[in-house]
Amino acid sequence: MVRMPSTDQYDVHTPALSLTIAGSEATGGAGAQADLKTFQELGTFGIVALTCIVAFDPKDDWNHRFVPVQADVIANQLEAIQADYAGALKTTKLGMMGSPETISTVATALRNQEWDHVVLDPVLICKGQEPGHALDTDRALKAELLPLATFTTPNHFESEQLSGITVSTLEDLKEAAKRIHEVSGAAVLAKGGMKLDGPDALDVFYDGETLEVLSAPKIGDHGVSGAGCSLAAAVTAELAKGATPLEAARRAKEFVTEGIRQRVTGNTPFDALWQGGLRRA
Ligand code: PXL
Repeated sequence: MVRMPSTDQYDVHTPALSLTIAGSEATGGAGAQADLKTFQELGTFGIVALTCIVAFDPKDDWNHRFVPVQADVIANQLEAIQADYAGALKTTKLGMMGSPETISTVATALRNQEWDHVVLDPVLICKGQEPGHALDTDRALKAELLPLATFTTPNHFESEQLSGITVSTLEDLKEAAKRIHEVSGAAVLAKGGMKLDGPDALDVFYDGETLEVLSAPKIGDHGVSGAGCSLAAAVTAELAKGATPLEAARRAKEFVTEGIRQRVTGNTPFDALWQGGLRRA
């Protein structure tokens, strides 16, 4: 017989819940690993449904080796999660999907319940995928997931793809954010990051009413792995705790800026973001 502890021997803890539906990136820099660490760091209870497994190839310039998780296995994970936290889980992040079939599976599961916040990191083409396949995936993402998003975090390339305009300046990035809001209805945090000229990493927030430029001095001269994942995960965690979209965007930018400053180095040509940056900022 299993003896259960009496209720005076434990405390029931009810942190905010945050789910990520994302891929594994084995080295721990990006993907679900970055999301979970961010969720924990920001005081939420992190939950993961895995969509794919990415292993960089050290013998081939660290290119992505990509394996999808079978659609029924993705559906099973989401069934377990949604049944376990029915009524309590209201916030999710969507990371790398990788195939049109995965996108349909995830969209179907999302429609099974009401969400307060669906944060879409619109991960478009991923190295290691054939272009034809990647284009289908992009189309499916725009058709099936973007309409479900309440918040989206496109990077420079994704902002161009989703808005249909070329982004060379801050004014272009503002226009792209507005267009993406118009087609999706979502709050948009369009990331200029390292891509726009000048000393600062500039991102644009737009939710249909407020347009705000978030700015921090650029750190180093190339991007850090996991910055995009961690930013969207930090937005998700802050929304789960009750922040407004604008507050969530501001706090996420701060979280990522400190994480980039305190980056983790390995043998890949890109460093990884440290999610503990704000602990000793
Ligand atoms: O940073 C985009 C990204 C998201 N998800 C997974 C990844 C990557 C980039 O490597 O591997 C699983």
